[in-house]
Amino acid sequence: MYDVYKIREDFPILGREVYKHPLVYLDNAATTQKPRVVVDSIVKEYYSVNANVHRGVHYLSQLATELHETSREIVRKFLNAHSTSEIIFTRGTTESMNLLAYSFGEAFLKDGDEVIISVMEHHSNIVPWQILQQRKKIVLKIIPMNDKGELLLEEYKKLFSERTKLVSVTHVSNVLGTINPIKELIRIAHEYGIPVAVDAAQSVPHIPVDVQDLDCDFLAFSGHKIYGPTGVGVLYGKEVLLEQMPPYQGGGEMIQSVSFEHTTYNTLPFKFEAGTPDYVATTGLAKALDYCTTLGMENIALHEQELTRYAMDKLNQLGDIRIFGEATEKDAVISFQVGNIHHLDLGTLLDRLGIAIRTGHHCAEPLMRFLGIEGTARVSFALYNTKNEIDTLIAGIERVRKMF
Ligand code: 7TS
Repeated sequence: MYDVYKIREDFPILGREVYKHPLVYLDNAATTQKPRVVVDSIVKEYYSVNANVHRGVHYLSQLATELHETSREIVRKFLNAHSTSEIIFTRGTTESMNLLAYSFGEAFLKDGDEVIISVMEHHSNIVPWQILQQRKKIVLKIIPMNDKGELLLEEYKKLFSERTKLVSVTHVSNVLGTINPIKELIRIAHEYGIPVAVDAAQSVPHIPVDVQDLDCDFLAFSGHKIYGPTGVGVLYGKEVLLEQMPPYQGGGEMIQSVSFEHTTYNTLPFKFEAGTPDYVATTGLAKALDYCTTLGMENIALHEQELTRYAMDKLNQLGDIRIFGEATEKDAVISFQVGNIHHLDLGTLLDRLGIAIRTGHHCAEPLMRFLGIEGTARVSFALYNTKNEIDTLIAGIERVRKMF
Protein backbone atom coordinates (compact mmCIF):
# COMPACT_ATOMS: atom_id res chain seq x y z
CA MET A 1 0.00 0.00 0.00
CA TYR A 2 1.38 3.38 -1.05
CA ASP A 3 0.37 5.70 1.80
CA VAL A 4 1.28 9.14 0.49
CA TYR A 5 0.17 10.94 3.67
CA LYS A 6 2.38 8.75 5.80
CA ILE A 7 5.26 9.29 3.35
CA ARG A 8 4.79 13.07 3.62
CA GLU A 9 5.62 12.85 7.33
CA ASP A 10 9.17 11.94 6.30
CA PHE A 11 9.56 15.37 4.67
CA PRO A 12 9.40 18.06 7.38
CA ILE A 13 9.40 20.96 4.88
CA LEU A 14 6.06 19.84 3.43
CA GLY A 15 4.43 20.89 6.70
CA ARG A 16 5.43 24.55 6.37
CA GLU A 17 3.37 27.49 5.20
CA VAL A 18 4.16 30.04 2.48
CA TYR A 19 2.34 33.39 2.70
CA LYS A 20 0.07 31.79 5.33
CA HIS A 21 -0.98 29.00 2.95
CA PRO A 22 0.10 25.38 3.30
CA LEU A 23 3.01 24.84 0.91
CA VAL A 24 2.06 23.07 -2.33
CA TYR A 25 5.42 22.19 -3.85
CA LEU A 26 5.13 21.39 -7.56
CA ASP A 27 8.64 22.26 -8.75
CA ASN A 28 10.19 18.85 -8.30
CA ALA A 29 11.86 18.76 -11.71
CA ALA A 30 14.01 21.66 -10.47
CA THR A 31 14.79 20.03 -7.15
CA THR A 32 13.08 17.67 -4.72
CA GLN A 33 12.59 18.02 -0.99
CA LYS A 34 14.65 15.87 1.36
CA PRO A 35 13.41 13.19 3.72
CA ARG A 36 14.53 13.19 7.34
CA VAL A 37 16.91 10.24 6.75
CA VAL A 38 18.92 12.30 4.28
CA VAL A 39 19.17 15.41 6.46
CA ASP A 40 19.92 13.30 9.55
CA SER A 41 22.72 11.57 7.68
CA ILE A 42 24.31 14.91 6.77
CA VAL A 43 24.12 16.13 10.37
CA LYS A 44 25.42 12.83 11.72
CA GLU A 45 28.34 12.78 9.35
CA TYR A 46 29.46 16.30 10.28
CA TYR A 47 28.92 15.75 13.99
CA SER A 48 30.52 12.36 14.39
CA VAL A 49 32.50 11.20 11.37
CA ASN A 50 33.95 14.16 9.52
CA ALA A 51 37.40 13.50 8.02
CA ASN A 52 38.84 13.54 4.54
CA VAL A 53 38.42 10.35 2.52
CA HIS A 54 41.05 8.08 0.93
CA ARG A 55 43.84 9.90 2.77
CA GLY A 56 44.18 9.19 6.41
CA VAL A 57 45.31 6.17 8.37
CA HIS A 58 43.29 7.41 11.29
CA TYR A 59 39.97 6.03 12.43
CA LEU A 60 37.68 8.82 11.27
CA SER A 61 39.24 9.01 7.82
CA GLN A 62 38.77 5.29 7.38
CA LEU A 63 35.20 5.52 8.57
CA ALA A 64 34.45 8.40 6.15
CA THR A 65 36.10 6.47 3.31
CA GLU A 66 34.03 3.42 4.12
CA LEU A 67 30.81 5.46 4.08
CA HIS A 68 31.80 7.14 0.81
CA GLU A 69 32.69 3.88 -0.92
CA THR A 70 29.60 2.13 0.44
CA SER A 71 27.59 4.94 -1.16
CA ARG A 72 29.25 4.19 -4.48
CA GLU A 73 28.18 0.56 -4.12
CA ILE A 74 24.60 1.68 -3.33
CA VAL A 75 24.58 3.82 -6.50
CA ARG A 76 25.97 0.89 -8.49
CA LYS A 77 23.23 -1.36 -7.23
CA PHE A 78 20.54 1.27 -7.79
CA LEU A 79 21.55 1.60 -11.47
CA ASN A 80 22.46 -2.09 -11.74
CA ALA A 81 25.90 -1.16 -13.06
CA HIS A 82 28.41 -3.95 -13.53
CA SER A 83 31.09 -2.49 -11.27
CA THR A 84 31.79 0.45 -8.93
CA SER A 85 34.63 1.39 -11.31
CA GLU A 86 31.86 2.65 -13.57
CA ILE A 87 30.35 5.02 -10.97
CA ILE A 88 31.98 8.45 -10.99
CA PHE A 89 30.81 10.99 -8.43
CA THR A 90 30.39 14.51 -9.82
CA ARG A 91 28.64 17.68 -8.69
CA GLY A 92 25.53 16.78 -10.68
CA THR A 93 24.22 16.08 -14.16
CA THR A 94 25.76 19.29 -15.49
CA GLU A 95 29.24 18.37 -14.36
CA SER A 96 28.73 14.80 -15.58
CA MET A 97 27.89 16.08 -19.07
CA ASN A 98 30.83 18.49 -19.06
CA LEU A 99 33.17 15.71 -17.97
CA LEU A 100 31.81 13.52 -20.76
CA ALA A 101 32.04 16.18 -23.47
CA TYR A 102 35.59 17.10 -22.46
CA SER A 103 36.98 13.63 -21.94
CA PHE A 104 35.08 11.72 -24.63
CA GLY A 105 35.82 14.62 -26.94
CA GLU A 106 39.55 14.39 -26.23
CA ALA A 107 39.65 10.62 -26.68
CA PHE A 108 37.34 10.01 -29.60
CA LEU A 109 36.37 13.16 -31.53
CA LYS A 110 38.21 14.79 -34.42
CA ASP A 111 37.37 17.82 -36.57
CA GLY A 112 34.34 17.04 -38.68
CA ASP A 113 33.00 14.30 -36.38
CA GLU A 114 29.34 14.36 -35.45
CA VAL A 115 27.39 14.10 -32.20
CA ILE A 116 23.63 13.50 -32.31
CA ILE A 117 21.48 15.21 -29.67
CA SER A 118 17.75 15.99 -29.67
CA VAL A 119 15.60 19.08 -29.94
CA MET A 120 14.39 18.64 -26.35
CA GLU A 121 17.76 18.74 -24.58
CA HIS A 122 18.44 20.72 -21.44
CA HIS A 123 21.22 23.27 -21.94
CA SER A 124 23.57 20.97 -20.04
CA ASN A 125 23.46 18.53 -22.94
CA ILE A 126 23.95 21.26 -25.54
CA VAL A 127 26.44 23.82 -24.25
CA PRO A 128 29.25 21.38 -23.25
CA TRP A 129 29.26 20.16 -26.87
CA GLN A 130 29.35 23.75 -28.10
CA ILE A 131 32.30 24.47 -25.81
CA LEU A 132 34.01 21.42 -27.29
CA GLN A 133 33.38 22.97 -30.71
CA GLN A 134 35.85 25.70 -29.72
CA ARG A 135 38.59 23.04 -29.54
CA LYS A 136 37.38 20.64 -32.20
CA LYS A 137 35.15 21.42 -35.14
CA ILE A 138 32.50 18.85 -34.32
CA VAL A 139 29.03 18.99 -35.83
CA LEU A 140 25.84 18.72 -33.76
CA LYS A 141 22.93 16.94 -35.42
CA ILE A 142 19.48 17.33 -33.93
CA ILE A 143 16.71 14.71 -33.66
CA PRO A 144 13.39 16.47 -34.36
CA MET A 145 10.02 15.71 -32.73
CA ASN A 146 6.32 15.73 -33.61
CA ASP A 147 3.58 18.00 -32.21
CA LYS A 148 2.97 15.67 -29.28
CA GLY A 149 6.58 15.98 -28.21
CA GLU A 150 7.78 12.57 -29.42
CA LEU A 151 11.14 12.13 -31.13
CA LEU A 152 10.93 11.06 -34.77
CA LEU A 153 12.74 7.74 -34.98
CA GLU A 154 12.81 7.65 -38.80
CA GLU A 155 14.47 11.07 -38.86
CA TYR A 156 16.86 9.90 -36.14
CA LYS A 157 18.04 7.00 -38.28
CA LYS A 158 18.78 9.39 -41.15
CA LEU A 159 21.18 11.43 -38.97
CA PHE A 160 23.80 8.67 -38.76
CA SER A 161 26.80 9.00 -41.04
CA GLU A 162 30.38 7.84 -41.31
CA ARG A 163 31.32 10.73 -39.02
CA THR A 164 28.86 9.99 -36.18
CA LYS A 165 30.76 9.27 -32.97
CA LEU A 166 28.18 9.63 -30.18
CA VAL A 167 24.48 9.98 -29.46
CA SER A 168 23.73 12.05 -26.34
CA VAL A 169 20.07 12.30 -25.52
CA THR A 170 17.72 12.94 -22.64
CA HIS A 171 15.71 10.05 -21.23
CA VAL A 172 12.85 12.26 -20.01
CA SER A 173 12.25 15.84 -21.13
CA ASN A 174 12.18 18.35 -18.27
CA VAL A 175 9.70 20.46 -20.26
CA LEU A 176 7.44 18.03 -22.10
CA GLY A 177 7.62 15.09 -19.72
CA THR A 178 8.12 12.81 -22.72
CA ILE A 179 9.70 9.50 -21.78
CA ASN A 180 11.85 8.87 -24.83
CA PRO A 181 12.08 5.28 -26.16
CA ILE A 182 15.62 5.22 -24.88
CA LYS A 183 16.19 1.50 -25.24
CA GLU A 184 15.18 1.69 -28.90
CA LEU A 185 17.33 4.80 -29.48
CA ILE A 186 20.29 2.93 -27.98
CA ARG A 187 19.59 -0.23 -29.97
CA ILE A 188 19.54 1.74 -33.23
CA ALA A 189 22.77 3.60 -32.40
CA HIS A 190 24.49 0.35 -31.49
CA GLU A 191 23.46 -1.10 -34.86
CA TYR A 192 25.69 1.62 -36.32
CA GLY A 193 28.34 0.85 -33.68
CA ILE A 194 27.81 4.22 -31.96
CA PRO A 195 27.81 4.66 -28.16
CA VAL A 196 24.97 6.48 -26.40
CA ALA A 197 25.03 8.85 -23.43
CA VAL A 198 21.77 9.31 -21.51
CA ASP A 199 20.84 12.44 -19.57
CA ALA A 200 18.82 10.73 -16.87
CA ALA A 201 18.33 13.79 -14.63
CA GLN A 202 14.56 13.50 -15.03
CA SER A 203 14.24 9.72 -15.27
CA VAL A 204 16.32 8.21 -12.47
CA PRO A 205 14.17 9.94 -9.80
CA HIS A 206 10.88 8.77 -11.33
CA ILE A 207 11.11 5.42 -13.11
CA PRO A 208 13.26 2.32 -12.68
CA VAL A 209 16.51 2.69 -14.63
CA ASP A 210 18.80 -0.27 -15.24
CA VAL A 211 21.96 0.60 -17.17
CA GLN A 212 22.66 -3.00 -18.17
CA ASP A 213 19.12 -3.49 -19.43
CA LEU A 214 19.27 -0.21 -21.38
CA ASP A 215 22.80 -1.05 -22.51
CA CYS A 216 23.62 2.69 -22.43
CA ASP A 217 27.29 3.62 -22.60
CA PHE A 218 27.05 6.65 -20.29
CA LEU A 219 24.34 7.94 -17.99
CA ALA A 220 24.14 11.05 -15.83
CA PHE A 221 21.89 12.10 -12.98
CA SER A 222 21.75 14.58 -10.07
CA GLY A 223 21.39 13.71 -6.40
CA HIS A 224 19.24 16.71 -5.52
CA LYS A 225 16.52 15.69 -7.97
CA ILE A 226 16.16 12.32 -6.26
CA TYR A 227 15.68 13.51 -2.67
CA GLY A 228 19.43 13.64 -2.03
CA PRO A 229 21.69 16.57 -1.15
CA THR A 230 22.80 19.25 -3.58
CA GLY A 231 26.34 19.18 -4.91
CA VAL A 232 26.49 15.52 -5.82
CA GLY A 233 25.63 13.57 -8.94
CA VAL A 234 26.82 10.63 -10.94
CA LEU A 235 28.30 9.80 -14.29
CA TYR A 236 27.98 6.14 -15.13
CA GLY A 237 30.20 4.93 -17.96
CA LYS A 238 31.12 1.58 -19.38
CA GLU A 239 34.56 0.63 -18.13
CA VAL A 240 35.91 -0.14 -21.58
CA LEU A 241 35.20 3.46 -22.68
CA LEU A 242 36.19 5.20 -19.43
CA GLU A 243 39.55 3.39 -19.54
CA GLN A 244 40.33 5.06 -22.87
CA MET A 245 39.28 8.54 -21.76
CA PRO A 246 41.70 11.10 -20.23
CA PRO A 247 41.09 12.79 -16.86
CA TYR A 248 38.80 15.81 -16.82
CA GLN A 249 40.56 17.61 -13.96
CA GLY A 250 43.95 17.17 -12.35
CA GLY A 251 44.88 17.21 -8.67
CA GLY A 252 44.79 14.97 -5.64
CA GLU A 253 42.93 11.64 -5.62
CA MET A 254 43.14 11.17 -9.39
CA ILE A 255 46.85 10.31 -9.49
CA GLN A 256 48.91 7.24 -8.80
CA SER A 257 52.27 8.96 -8.67
CA VAL A 258 53.45 12.47 -9.43
CA SER A 259 56.87 13.78 -10.30
CA PHE A 260 57.85 16.95 -12.12
CA GLU A 261 58.85 14.80 -15.07
CA HIS A 262 56.04 12.27 -15.22
CA THR A 263 52.67 11.66 -13.60
CA THR A 264 50.58 8.52 -13.73
CA TYR A 265 46.87 8.41 -13.11
CA ASN A 266 44.80 6.48 -10.64
CA THR A 267 42.53 3.60 -11.62
CA LEU A 268 38.80 3.98 -12.28
CA PRO A 269 36.72 5.62 -11.00
CA PHE A 270 39.26 7.79 -9.10
CA LYS A 271 40.95 8.94 -12.31
CA PHE A 272 37.91 11.18 -12.81
CA GLU A 273 37.56 12.40 -9.23
CA ALA A 274 40.18 15.07 -8.63
CA GLY A 275 40.23 16.68 -5.21
CA THR A 276 38.25 16.05 -2.05
CA PRO A 277 34.85 14.70 -3.04
CA ASP A 278 31.67 15.79 -1.29
CA TYR A 279 31.72 12.67 0.87
CA VAL A 280 28.97 14.01 3.11
CA ALA A 281 26.70 14.44 0.10
CA THR A 282 27.51 11.01 -1.34
CA THR A 283 26.42 9.46 1.94
CA GLY A 284 23.22 11.53 1.87
CA LEU A 285 22.62 10.44 -1.71
CA ALA A 286 22.95 6.80 -0.72
CA LYS A 287 20.34 7.34 2.00
CA ALA A 288 18.01 8.92 -0.58
CA LEU A 289 18.45 6.01 -2.97
CA ASP A 290 17.81 3.53 -0.15
CA TYR A 291 14.69 5.50 0.72
CA CYS A 292 13.42 5.17 -2.87
CA THR A 293 14.35 1.49 -3.01
CA THR A 294 12.37 0.82 0.17
CA LEU A 295 9.29 2.48 -1.33
CA GLY A 296 10.00 0.78 -4.67
CA MET A 297 10.73 2.71 -7.85
CA GLU A 298 7.83 0.92 -9.58
CA ASN A 299 5.45 2.13 -6.86
CA ILE A 300 6.81 5.66 -7.07
CA ALA A 301 6.36 5.61 -10.86
CA LEU A 302 2.77 4.34 -10.57
CA HIS A 303 1.89 7.01 -8.01
CA GLU A 304 3.39 9.83 -10.06
CA GLN A 305 1.87 8.64 -13.31
CA GLU A 306 -1.56 8.57 -11.67
CA LEU A 307 -0.97 12.14 -10.48
CA THR A 308 0.08 13.14 -14.00
CA ARG A 309 -3.05 11.67 -15.58
CA TYR A 310 -5.23 13.31 -12.93
CA ALA A 311 -3.57 16.69 -13.44
CA MET A 312 -3.73 16.44 -17.25
CA ASP A 313 -7.49 15.75 -17.04
CA LYS A 314 -8.13 18.58 -14.60
CA LEU A 315 -6.04 21.05 -16.57
CA ASN A 316 -7.74 20.10 -19.83
CA GLN A 317 -11.15 20.59 -18.19
CA LEU A 318 -10.20 24.19 -17.39
CA GLY A 319 -10.49 25.07 -21.07
CA ASP A 320 -8.51 27.77 -22.87
CA ILE A 321 -5.30 26.02 -21.88
CA ARG A 322 -2.44 24.89 -24.07
CA ILE A 323 -0.43 21.89 -22.88
CA PHE A 324 3.04 21.29 -24.30
CA GLY A 325 3.91 17.61 -24.46
CA GLU A 326 1.20 15.03 -24.93
CA ALA A 327 3.35 12.00 -25.64
CA THR A 328 1.83 8.59 -25.05
CA GLU A 329 4.73 7.86 -22.71
CA LYS A 330 4.73 10.82 -20.37
CA ASP A 331 6.30 11.36 -16.98
CA ALA A 332 5.51 13.63 -14.05
CA VAL A 333 6.07 16.97 -15.82
CA ILE A 334 3.39 19.20 -17.36
CA SER A 335 4.14 22.46 -19.17
CA PHE A 336 1.25 24.73 -20.08
CA GLN A 337 -0.05 28.19 -20.86
CA VAL A 338 -3.39 29.47 -19.57
CA GLY A 339 -5.23 31.74 -22.02
CA ASN A 340 -3.01 34.70 -22.66
CA ILE A 341 -1.84 35.06 -19.07
CA HIS A 342 1.92 35.42 -19.05
CA HIS A 343 3.55 32.42 -17.36
CA LEU A 344 5.49 34.72 -15.05
CA ASP A 345 2.28 36.40 -13.83
CA LEU A 346 0.68 33.01 -13.29
CA GLY A 347 3.69 31.71 -11.35
CA THR A 348 3.93 34.86 -9.22
CA LEU A 349 0.24 34.89 -8.31
CA LEU A 350 0.16 31.15 -7.57
CA ASP A 351 3.17 31.67 -5.32
CA ARG A 352 1.14 34.10 -3.20
CA LEU A 353 -1.25 31.19 -2.64
CA GLY A 354 1.61 28.98 -1.46
CA ILE A 355 1.80 27.05 -4.74
CA ALA A 356 5.36 26.67 -6.06
CA ILE A 357 5.57 26.10 -9.81
CA ARG A 358 8.30 26.81 -12.35
CA THR A 359 8.02 29.36 -15.13
CA GLY A 360 10.24 30.31 -18.05
CA HIS A 361 12.27 28.46 -20.65
CA HIS A 362 13.37 25.68 -18.26
CA CYS A 363 16.94 25.78 -19.59
CA ALA A 364 15.70 24.46 -22.92
CA GLU A 365 15.72 27.56 -25.10
CA PRO A 366 16.14 25.69 -28.42
CA LEU A 367 13.01 23.67 -27.56
CA MET A 368 11.11 26.90 -26.82
CA ARG A 369 12.19 28.22 -30.21
CA PHE A 370 11.00 24.97 -31.85
CA LEU A 371 7.62 25.40 -30.12
CA GLY A 372 7.53 29.07 -31.11
CA ILE A 373 7.07 30.27 -27.54
CA GLU A 374 9.02 32.21 -24.94
CA GLY A 375 8.26 30.04 -21.96
CA THR A 376 5.65 28.06 -20.10
CA ALA A 377 4.30 27.44 -16.65
CA ARG A 378 5.37 24.01 -15.44
CA VAL A 379 4.27 21.68 -12.68
CA SER A 380 6.26 18.57 -11.84
CA PHE A 381 5.44 15.89 -9.31
CA ALA A 382 7.33 13.81 -6.80
CA LEU A 383 6.60 10.76 -4.68
CA TYR A 384 4.99 12.90 -1.95
CA ASN A 385 2.51 14.93 -4.01
CA THR A 386 -1.23 14.34 -3.68
CA LYS A 387 -4.38 14.74 -5.76
CA ASN A 388 -5.50 17.28 -3.16
CA GLU A 389 -2.54 19.44 -4.08
CA ILE A 390 -3.52 19.23 -7.74
CA ASP A 391 -7.03 20.37 -6.78
CA THR A 392 -5.46 23.31 -4.94
CA LEU A 393 -3.44 24.12 -8.06
CA ILE A 394 -6.54 24.03 -10.26
CA ALA A 395 -8.47 26.25 -7.83
CA GLY A 396 -5.47 28.60 -7.79
CA ILE A 397 -5.36 28.82 -11.58
CA GLU A 398 -9.10 29.54 -11.67
CA ARG A 399 -8.64 32.29 -9.11
CA VAL A 400 -5.80 33.85 -11.10
CA ARG A 401 -7.85 33.63 -14.26
CA LYS A 402 -10.70 35.57 -12.62
CA MET A 403 -8.24 38.34 -11.77
CA PHE A 404 -7.38 38.82 -15.45
N1 7TS B 1 19.26 17.56 -17.63
C1 7TS B 1 17.93 17.68 -17.46
C2 7TS B 1 17.01 16.89 -18.31
C3 7TS B 1 17.47 18.52 -16.44
O1 7TS B 1 16.15 18.62 -16.26
C4 7TS B 1 18.37 19.24 -15.65
C5 7TS B 1 17.92 20.23 -14.61
C6 7TS B 1 19.73 19.06 -15.87
C7 7TS B 1 20.14 18.22 -16.88
C8 7TS B 1 20.78 19.74 -15.05
O2 7TS B 1 20.78 19.25 -13.77
P1 7TS B 1 21.72 19.90 -12.63
O3 7TS B 1 21.32 19.19 -11.40
O4 7TS B 1 23.10 19.64 -13.02
O5 7TS B 1 21.39 21.36 -12.62
N2 7TS B 1 16.65 20.74 -14.82
C9 7TS B 1 16.07 21.76 -14.14
C10 7TS B 1 14.76 22.12 -14.35
O6 7TS B 1 13.98 21.56 -15.13
N3 7TS B 1 14.47 23.17 -13.55
O7 7TS B 1 15.57 23.47 -12.85
C11 7TS B 1 16.57 22.61 -13.22
